[in-house]
Amino acid sequence: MTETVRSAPRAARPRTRGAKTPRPEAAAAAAPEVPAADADTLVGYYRQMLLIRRFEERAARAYTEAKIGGYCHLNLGEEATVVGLMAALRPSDYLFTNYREHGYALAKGIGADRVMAELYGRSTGVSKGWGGSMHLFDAEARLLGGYGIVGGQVPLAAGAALAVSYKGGDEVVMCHMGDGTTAIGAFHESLNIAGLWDLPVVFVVINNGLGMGTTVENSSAEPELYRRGAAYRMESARVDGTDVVAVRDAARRAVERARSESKPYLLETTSPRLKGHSVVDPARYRSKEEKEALKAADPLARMALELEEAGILSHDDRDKLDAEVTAEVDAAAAFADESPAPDVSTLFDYTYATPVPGELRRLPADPVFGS
Ligand SMILES: Cc1ncc(C[n+]2csc(CCOP(=O)(O)OP(=O)(O)O)c2C)c(N)n1
Ligand SMILES: [Mg+2]
Repeated sequence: MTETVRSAPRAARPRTRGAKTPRPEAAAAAAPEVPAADADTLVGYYRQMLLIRRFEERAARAYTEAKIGGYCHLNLGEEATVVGLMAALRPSDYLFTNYREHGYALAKGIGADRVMAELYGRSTGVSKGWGGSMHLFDAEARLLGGYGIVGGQVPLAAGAALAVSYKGGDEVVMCHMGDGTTAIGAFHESLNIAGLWDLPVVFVVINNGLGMGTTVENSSAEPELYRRGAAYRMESARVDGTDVVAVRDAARRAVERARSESKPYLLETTSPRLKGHSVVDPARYRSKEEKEALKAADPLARMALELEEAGILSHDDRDKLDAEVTAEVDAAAAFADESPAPDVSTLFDYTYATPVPGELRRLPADPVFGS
C-alpha cells in the first residue's frame, strides 16, 4: 500500500542550467527491467534478505569479539526495504546512503567478503580498509558512500544528480537517510535545489520510528515524513517497508519519474529497527511489550510465511537456503580474518586528489601542510 502526494502543477520554470539534452535514452527505456514478482524472483528477494540478516548477525558477533572497531549500525528489520529499493535501480544508477548501509552494499552487488573485510578494517575491503562500517565506497558499483554525519550525504546526492543532468546522462541518483535526518537543514536545502532544478534524484527516508532513542513523534512537527515533499512541490509517497514487492514497485515509480522526466521524488518507507541504534545500544528505552511487538513486524519472518503459504518455498527449502547463505557469510568472515591490514604508507592515498609532499614521513595526527 502506498499513499501518494502529487506535486502541484507549476508555472513554466527554467530547466536545470546544465540539462542541455532532454534525456532521450531514458524516454525509450520505459519497460520495467526487473521481471514481475514470479516465484523465482520472490525466492531471489528472500535469499538476498536472508543474506543481509545473517551478515548483520555475524557482524554483531564479530564486534563483540573485537574483530570490528568503531561504530557499527545494522539493517536488521530493514531487509525488505533494502532489497526492494535496490531491485528498482539499474547497475549504472548511483547510490548515496548513511552509516546503516551494509545491506545496501550487498544488494547493490558487492560481495559479502569485501564488505565484511571493510568492517574488519582490512586492505581487501570495499574501501581498502580505510573506511570501516560507516564508509563503504565502491565507484565501480556506483555506491558513493557511506556517511557518518547525519544528512551529510543529502547535498552530495543532489550534486551528483546535477552532474548527471549536466552531462545529459540517464542515470538516477538514489539517496537514503533515516527519519531523524529530515530535521537537518541540509535535507531541506537539498530538496529545495532538487525541486527547483529538476534533478534526477530519489530521496528515500527510511523511517524506523527512531533517531537513536528519540521517536519521530517527539522530533518532527510533521510525523508523516513523506508530506515534507509538498513544501518543494515534489511528488512523494509512503510505502510499507516490510513488503519487498511494494517497496520495489513504489521505488520503480519514483526512479522512472526521475529517469524519464528528470523530476526528484521523496519516498518514505516504514519498517522496524529490530535492535538498538548501533551494536552497542541495548535499547533500554524500549519496553518489554514494545520489544515483543517487534517480532510480529519482522519482514523476513513475514516473507517466509507468505512463501510457504503460497507453496513457493517449503520449510526444507528455506533451511537449505539458510545453510547456503550462512556458509557464504562464514566464508566472508574467514576471508576478512585472513586479510592483511592496510599499509600505513597508503594512509593519504584516498584522501587527496593530488600527492601530498612528504606524506610518507608523516604520522596520522601530523598536520598535512605543515612546515
Ligand atoms: C550532524 C550529526 N548530528 C548527530 C549525529 C549523531 N547521530 C548519529 S545517528 C543519529 C540518529 C539519526 O537517526 P535517523 O536519521 O533516523 O537514522 P537511523 O539511525 O534511525 O537509521 C544521530 C543523532 C551525527 N552523526 N551527525
Ligand atoms: Mg531512524
